[in-house]
Amino acid sequence: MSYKETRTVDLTPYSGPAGGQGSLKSVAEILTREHSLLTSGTLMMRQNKTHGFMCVSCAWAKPGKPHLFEYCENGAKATAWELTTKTVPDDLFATHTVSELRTWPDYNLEEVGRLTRPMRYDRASDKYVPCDWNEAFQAIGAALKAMDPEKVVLYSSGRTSLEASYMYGLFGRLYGTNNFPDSSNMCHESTSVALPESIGVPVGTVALDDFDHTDCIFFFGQNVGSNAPRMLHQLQDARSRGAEIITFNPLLERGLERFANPQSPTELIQNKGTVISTQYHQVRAGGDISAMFGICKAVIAAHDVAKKAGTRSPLDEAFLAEHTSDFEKFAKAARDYTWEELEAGSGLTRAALEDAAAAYMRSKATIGIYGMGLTQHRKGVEACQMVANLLLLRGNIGKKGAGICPVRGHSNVQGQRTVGITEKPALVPMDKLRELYHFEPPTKTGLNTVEVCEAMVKGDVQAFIGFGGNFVRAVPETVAIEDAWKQIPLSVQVSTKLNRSHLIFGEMAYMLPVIGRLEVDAQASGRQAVSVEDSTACIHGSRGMRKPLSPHLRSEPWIVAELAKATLGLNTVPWDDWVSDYAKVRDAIEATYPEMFKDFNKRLYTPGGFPRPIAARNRKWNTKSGKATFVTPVGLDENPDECGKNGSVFQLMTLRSNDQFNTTIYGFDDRFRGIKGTRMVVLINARDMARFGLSEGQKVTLSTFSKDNVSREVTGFQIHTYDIPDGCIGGYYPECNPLIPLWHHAERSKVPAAKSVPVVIKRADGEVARPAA
Ligand SMILES: Nc1nc2c(c(=O)[nH]1)N[C@H]1C(S)=C(S)[C@@H](COP(=O)(O)OP(=O)(O)OC[C@H]3O[C@@H](n4cnc5c(=O)[nH]c(N)nc54)[C@H](O)[C@@H]3O)O[C@H]1N2
Ligand SMILES: Nc1nc2c(c(=O)[nH]1)N[C@H]1C(S)=C(S)[C@@H](COP(=O)(O)OP(=O)(O)OC[C@H]3O[C@@H](n4cnc5c(=O)[nH]c(N)nc54)[C@H](O)[C@@H]3O)O[C@H]1N2
Ligand SMILES: [Mo]
Repeated sequence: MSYKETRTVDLTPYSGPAGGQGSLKSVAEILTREHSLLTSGTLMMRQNKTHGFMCVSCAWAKPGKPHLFEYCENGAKATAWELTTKTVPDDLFATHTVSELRTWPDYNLEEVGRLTRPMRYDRASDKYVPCDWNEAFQAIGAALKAMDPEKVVLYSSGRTSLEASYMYGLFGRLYGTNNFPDSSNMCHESTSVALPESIGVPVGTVALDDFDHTDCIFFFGQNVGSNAPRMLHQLQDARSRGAEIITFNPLLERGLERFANPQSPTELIQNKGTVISTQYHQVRAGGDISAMFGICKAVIAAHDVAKKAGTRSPLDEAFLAEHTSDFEKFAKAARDYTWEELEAGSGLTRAALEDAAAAYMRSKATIGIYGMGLTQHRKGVEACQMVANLLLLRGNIGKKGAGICPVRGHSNVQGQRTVGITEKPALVPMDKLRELYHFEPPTKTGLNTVEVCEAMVKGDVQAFIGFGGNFVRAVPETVAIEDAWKQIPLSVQVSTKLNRSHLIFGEMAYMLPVIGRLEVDAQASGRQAVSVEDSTACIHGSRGMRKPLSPHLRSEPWIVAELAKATLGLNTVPWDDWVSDYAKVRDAIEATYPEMFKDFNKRLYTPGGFPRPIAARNRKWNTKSGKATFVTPVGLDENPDECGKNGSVFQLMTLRSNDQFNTTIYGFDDRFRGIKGTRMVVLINARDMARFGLSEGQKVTLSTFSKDNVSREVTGFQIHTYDIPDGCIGGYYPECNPLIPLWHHAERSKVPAAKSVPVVIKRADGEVARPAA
């Protein structure tokens, strides 16, 4: 089997809205390509509905009163991708060595279809060969028994259900490690570090019905049209009630500009849609802290004027007095920064920031939404805390129609953390685990994603077990990490589809294929349900609908149980009982987290999900001071050390297209950005192109600018004119990941700073493009 390249490149700007006719066409294409049985329509009707299945794409909330079709273009693509009828052809691994498969692009690896049987790497032939499940677990268990648990890594990508995650976390602690890095270490870990200090909870406070009562939404660094499209319904509704939406994003993202509901016949015919953002500020990459300081400065200045005049202050003074601490320190910093500093830092004018402040001061209830544009920076934690500061000024936390809303990525990434997938022992109720399962849980802090990579480079990792994900492709510094990975004694990938992480390992490697969430999971007591937590902390039951593609597929809970039995031998956990009936795992989750999961099984199918308690929603602040705390960021500079004032350096943002789910590339079109047939583009504005003597379509190499003397380059890009701020360029993730130094991460959360990588552009002759004098 081989693949053929038939793409043509087209870079004509896109003129339609997000959603609309283009959306329907794009879904139809993938359904056809995946030979997906979804066209029957009935299956899609069950997506994100009570008693149906919860989408495997993003984590956006699922309403209690859903639309007839409660799914979006990208949810449909994700469903089609998982429910494809294509399976890995029997002869694929027989006829291709692993070394050959390593030369395949990501797209072509996943495109072969669903994995259908457990496979083991055979060193003699350099091939994967089928093995049976028992053989796999015996070998993996024996290897793990002989290893130091502190050198074993148990990764999760955020799709695994609450049930499987709880079991996986328990298995790891029984085995003796807290090494539970997960995808949120590359994603919203900045939130998880920031918000507990600010408001005493690690998650957002906004509930879906807050969107019915808000009159102002601030949107920072989240590309809703591609990455959480169902939220466009809430935004469109809020707009139709006259709410203002104020967006900060270096790129003009189509979903944030205009949206046509593909499920509304009139909007479809007109293909025009609602204007989403009432103000759009093209902040420079990493400029949000400055921008938010500017808005706060304007609000505080208005307060100072009001105080002098004896008129009403725009601050919620009663709230500030009763509920917050450290306001004065923050206000002083906001007063002290000059407008020149804030304009330079944000790339926006004082007038623009004052407009945003004016809208904020008009609002009675404001929501602050954000995504990777804030979290994936050196100052990612501080940027998240600035959103909290902004909201606190006017009492916008713990009030109807208001709150903070980090938009999570994977469909259960937030939930995994809730039930114990974390490297931080303090976040797990270890006492409960000790009491329920009679063992001494490990107390040493485990490794997060960046630390796993560091340990791997040092040769300190003996085994990597991945529950989902494509670790080597998602992490920074791809080249060095892949090299280091080739030394690892044991690699086990539990997954649905073949990806590059299955092909990079040292001694022993296993691929264990799973039943996806959309498939029927039958165990001894009958068909099982699993559960997930959405971005608004609501928990939903989910039942798969399609018969699994192969009789060899197994469920994630079953795989954890077998892994645990083979590794730990007899112990105090009723693994088989749990697997026979997942309701018993939910009982165990409830026993471990009695408040959060009260009556878990009874409430499993609550329409809209059941909310777990979030103290800050009720203005209870579990912070050090017992109050909501203004945390004042130190400094405005995003890349203080390595960037300097070198005039040739650009800030590279690594972006997702509308045709991918993380490392899964559905196709090579990014419709909303008008890019067709290629992902190897460098988006740069016409001013910088002229200044640097570059031209449309020119072939270039990107090279990281750093003082560590390591060469990091990716070649084969073409220059493409795009409306993006001066000094900023855009490229795609994961193609650009080799450019991100491992140490280039949010200082306090270790989230790789993928949205501000200092790079230079090299021409074909190897010369660095420099600005004309
Ligand atoms: N279809 C689809 N859905 C997805 C995913 C997917 O790959 N495909 N991935 C899922 C996952 S795991 C996640 S975490 C989320 C990711 O969803 P997002 O949070 O939307 O992440 P990105 O697409 O990486 O880009 C974020 C946005 O930030 C902007 N941006 C970049 N730098 C800055 C900056 O410095 N400041 C500001 N204000 N904006 C900036 C970019 O222009 C872009 O619009 O989506 C989830 N949903
Ligand atoms: N440069 C740059 N790097 C980034 C980012 C960025 O914006 N820029 N974003 C970061 C973010 S936010 C994230 S979350 C990470 C994502 O990192 P990961 O979560 O590690 O990667 P994914 O691409 O989501 O993983 C896809 C694979 O998961 C497997 N899979 C799919 N469904 C299932 C399932 O139901 N069960 C199991 N067991 N396996 C399944 C399939 O085999 C598929 O190939 O990447 C990060 N890396
Ligand atoms: Mo993510």
